[in-house]
Amino acid sequence: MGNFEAAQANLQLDADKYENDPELEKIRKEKNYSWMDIITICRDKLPNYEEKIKMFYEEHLHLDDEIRYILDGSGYFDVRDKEDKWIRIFMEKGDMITLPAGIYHRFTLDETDYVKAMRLFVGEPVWKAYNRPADHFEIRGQYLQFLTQSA
Ligand code: KMT
Ligand code: NI
Repeated sequence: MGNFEAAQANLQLDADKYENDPELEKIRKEKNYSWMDIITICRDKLPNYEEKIKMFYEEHLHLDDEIRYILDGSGYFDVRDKEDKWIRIFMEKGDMITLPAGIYHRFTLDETDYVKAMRLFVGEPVWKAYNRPADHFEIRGQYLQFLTQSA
């Protein structure tokens, strides 16, 4: 993971058995990820593909953690590091990532133009994205403080 301390250690699971995986169940229980759905992002399957792809790639933050488990395909999450430089994280089948609330990030597909991902959430999902600049939120301050402490 290099200098990306920001994300909780990325996890690896066996995506072939996501429908019945005790390891996944354990994580969901421990982290209270009570809600989940599965999103397929590719030109032919996702309604309003162009619009959504564009939104995913706008630099933004959320007030809650963004948790994604890649079931198939691949893509990139870009996150800002301490120096505000982009760090590109390649995510493929079996990878799970937690982007902490308040981190600036964006997502894009790669040249294969296909990803299938499980979206996990603590309680009812809130999809609202705040495009940068969104520095006035308390969670942003908390995240920056966390970064300073982990330096
Ligand atoms: C998001 O919020 O950026 C998405 O759900 C798209 C990425 S899921 C691999
Ligand atoms: Ni996001």
